[in-house]
Amino acid sequence: MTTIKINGMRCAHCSGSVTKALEGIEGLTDVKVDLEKGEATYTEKSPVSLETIKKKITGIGFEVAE
Ligand SMILES: [Cu+2]
Repeated sequence: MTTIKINGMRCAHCSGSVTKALEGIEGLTDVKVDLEKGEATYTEKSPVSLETIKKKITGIGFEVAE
């Protein structure tokens, strides 16, 4: 399981968007987004680069923190 920090989530709608975006990435499973912590966790059932995840998150208006 991998945990990433996501900046810019303000409400349940934001965390819902992030959840959907991550679930839409081929290879990711068990996606959970914690709005209060500003974190997302997921499991890779096949390898997914962090770059792919960053692009997807950036594309919907949020940011993966380094
Ligand atoms: Cu929001």
